[in-house]
Amino acid sequence: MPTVTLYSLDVSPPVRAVILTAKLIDLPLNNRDVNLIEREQMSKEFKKVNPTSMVPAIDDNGFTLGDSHAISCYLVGKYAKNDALYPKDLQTRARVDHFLHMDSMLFIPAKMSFKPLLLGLANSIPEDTLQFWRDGYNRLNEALEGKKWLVGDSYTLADITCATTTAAATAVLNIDDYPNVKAWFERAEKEIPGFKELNDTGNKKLVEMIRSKLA
Ligand SMILES: N[C@@H](CCC(=O)N[C@@H](CS)C(=O)NCC(=O)O)C(=O)O
Repeated sequence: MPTVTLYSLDVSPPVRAVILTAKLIDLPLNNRDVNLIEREQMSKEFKKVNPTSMVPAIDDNGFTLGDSHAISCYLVGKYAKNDALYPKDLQTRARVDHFLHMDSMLFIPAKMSFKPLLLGLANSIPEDTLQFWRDGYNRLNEALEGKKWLVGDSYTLADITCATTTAAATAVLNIDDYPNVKAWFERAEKEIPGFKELNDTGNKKLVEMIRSKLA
């Protein structure tokens, strides 16, 4: 099997979603860290891999791709032995896609808050950003009412991506305010193989960094 190169950074939630996806489908990844603080993502060399200058990105034997959701769907489609993580049934897949897009929305306030803090451009998070964040988690909380997983009876890419983003949100939000999200996140930690170990290391670093920057 050819090795896929992942342009990576362990504190990044979308990077961790891709690493976990690869782990769940037994796909080895060749890791290449990108130093975001040094703005390495803006280099000419990296832009050839991902013209939108963000991690994660992959190079699969010359095929390059950015965005954690696009990457995870591609890796499952190409390398997984079955379609459990990204079902081929059109309607089930559409529901997974719905939550992959929801995940991008949940990540917006994280990015709007974390980037200026980490670059030393702010020492607080504006109230409207916090409210955008709370709105997102209220919606996720409602979507999880009476459900074990976001789509169907077993975890999918929808859970993997939304759960890694949720881990990052705990740097700022109190997850107890969203009881369905809390129960689902704890379930993900218990039932998705490798999720807790893999997610904890990078997420603890991220949460510490963020909290240390808040005045
Ligand atoms: N929607 C994208 C978000 C990727 C993203 O924002 N990555 C951040 C790190 S967590 C990044 O590369 N930031 C660099 C920048 O914005 O310049 C995905 O899911 O891959």
